[in-house]
Amino acid sequence: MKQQLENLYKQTIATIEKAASIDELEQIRVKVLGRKGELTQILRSLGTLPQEERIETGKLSNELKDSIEEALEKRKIQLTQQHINKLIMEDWLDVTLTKPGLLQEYQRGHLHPISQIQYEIEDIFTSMGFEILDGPEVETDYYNFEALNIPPYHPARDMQDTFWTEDGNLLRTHTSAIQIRGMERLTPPFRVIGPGRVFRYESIDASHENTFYQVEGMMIDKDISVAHLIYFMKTLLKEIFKRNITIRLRPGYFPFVEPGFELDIQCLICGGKGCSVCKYSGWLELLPCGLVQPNVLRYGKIDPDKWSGFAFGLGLNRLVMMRYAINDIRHFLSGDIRFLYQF
Ligand code: FA5
Repeated sequence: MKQQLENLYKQTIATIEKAASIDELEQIRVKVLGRKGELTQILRSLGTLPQEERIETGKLSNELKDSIEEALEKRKIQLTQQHINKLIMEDWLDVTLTKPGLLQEYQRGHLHPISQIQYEIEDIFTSMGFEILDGPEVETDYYNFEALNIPPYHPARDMQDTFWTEDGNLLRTHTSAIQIRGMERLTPPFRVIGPGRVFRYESIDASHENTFYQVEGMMIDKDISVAHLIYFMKTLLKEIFKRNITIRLRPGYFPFVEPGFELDIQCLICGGKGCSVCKYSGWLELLPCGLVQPNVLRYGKIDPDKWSGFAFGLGLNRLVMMRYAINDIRHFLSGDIRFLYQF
């Protein structure tokens, strides 16, 4: 029986080493170690042997069984590794490959038109001594509303329909939230701009998105007046459009400025005749602004008896639309590469 066991062992090890798949290994395991397997049968017949031989053969059988199991496991690991290597070789992905048509048409990527104009605006304002600030997109009620003189239940909250989070915070509805964070951090006099993405729960049309971009601006100094505000707004528009454009300034209500204005630009899509972008009015709201309300200065820990300032909130998407005569705001987030490659 000892000889029979050793033969079975040698034969099994040889077939394990030659096995070419995990399935084959499993067949070998069942054939030798399964319930009706060859080694199992031998182990079952041990009872017929005389006691001394039984103990010795039993010990040997168990050792050979352990060794076969070990060989099966080792080969299984080898085969799995080979399989993985084969998959890697066959299914590898060349991330540098481009669809042939695309490669010829669109040789290189570039910045999104909104980012391009944002960086231009940053350059214009930094050259006039402004610092660039950032703020979080998920804001607290305090920074987005309360510290901007919009207390709970104030009707002005309806002007900006809000996406609320379950824990009572919100997606900022305007970059004005950055103003308060800036005032808390800086000591007057200062000039800052805060570009960023904002969100509003509103219906989308040719000139309204629920996700769009603004640039906030604020200057705090001694004796700031509407004349300073108009000077900076005119400089900005002259630099951006590099041509004569028609603007109008009219009173506008925002609880965080007093007086407040709406700076509208004559629609460059239709030349003021009226179209879907300007809602057939010939004008587009672009740049609301005003002198900072004293309460807001107090929220920002600035003494309104010593300091005054102006603030503005520029709609970046609409500015890009006017500059390039884009007739629908929905193109920006459409992900359509044919649109993006025009800039
Ligand atoms: C505000 O968001 C104020 N925080 C701006 C401000 C700042 C006023 C500082 C005074 C002082 P308004 O809701 O009007 O204001 O938005 C500002 C600009 O963002 C608009 O003129 C417009 O250009 C753009 N805008 C507003 N809503 C949308 C929208 N749904 N889609 C695209 N652009 C929008």
